[in-house]
Amino acid sequence: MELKQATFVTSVASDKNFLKTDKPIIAICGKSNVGKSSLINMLAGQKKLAKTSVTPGRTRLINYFDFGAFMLADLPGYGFAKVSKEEKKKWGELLEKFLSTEDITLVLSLVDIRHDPTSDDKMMINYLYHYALPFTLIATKADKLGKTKVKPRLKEIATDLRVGIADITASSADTGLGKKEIFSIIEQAIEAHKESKNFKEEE
Ligand SMILES: Nc1nc2c(ncn2[C@@H]2O[C@H](COP(=O)(O)OP(=O)(O)O)[C@@H](O)[C@H]2O)c(=O)[nH]1
Ligand SMILES: [Mg+2]
Repeated sequence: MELKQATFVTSVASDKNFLKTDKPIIAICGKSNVGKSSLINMLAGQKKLAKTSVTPGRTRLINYFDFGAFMLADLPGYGFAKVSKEEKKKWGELLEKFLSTEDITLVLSLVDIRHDPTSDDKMMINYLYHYALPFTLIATKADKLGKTKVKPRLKEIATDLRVGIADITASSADTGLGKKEIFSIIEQAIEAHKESKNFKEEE
């Protein structure tokens, strides 16, 4: 997989502006503050490509980043208590439009390794199953746990969200843990997506 220095492409607030691209789309979702922006920076090897925030939940936009071999879409974080019902509705609609209309190669679904998945996390996973989207779980902030605690926590979270242990990867934006694995998962998903497209064209 050929990567280039990742660049920010655009932010969109409405489905009318979803990016038209020939590149495979990898989406990142997860609740506010779970570490989406930090993961993007870690993958890009840049400190300030995606804005990380101390005040969570402020982004109601989809941010696109070009990694060369694929386009990464940073989806707005969910589960932020201090937003109005109206805003939550708008967020849900934007997300649903994105997941149902875009040709998504893989969703990286982020959960904090220290916490049990919330009902919002479970709803998100159900969405992904509903739209039959390929996804993998990333358990973030693994540096905050002792090394021996990581594997057992991965198992607990995987069981809770009903995925296999192969479908969850620990990551740390601080130490770079998980970077190689995540690129490898993305690469495999791009291959699988290409193959399924070819298959459909032959039918
Ligand atoms: N220790 C540690 N902190 C992290 C990690 N990832 C994110 N954070 C912190 O968590 C907070 C929220 O991160 P951010 O990337 O903005 O989350 P987002 O809202 O999902 O985009 C920031 O203070 C980050 O520094 C990680 O892997 N390890
Ligand atoms: Mg963010």
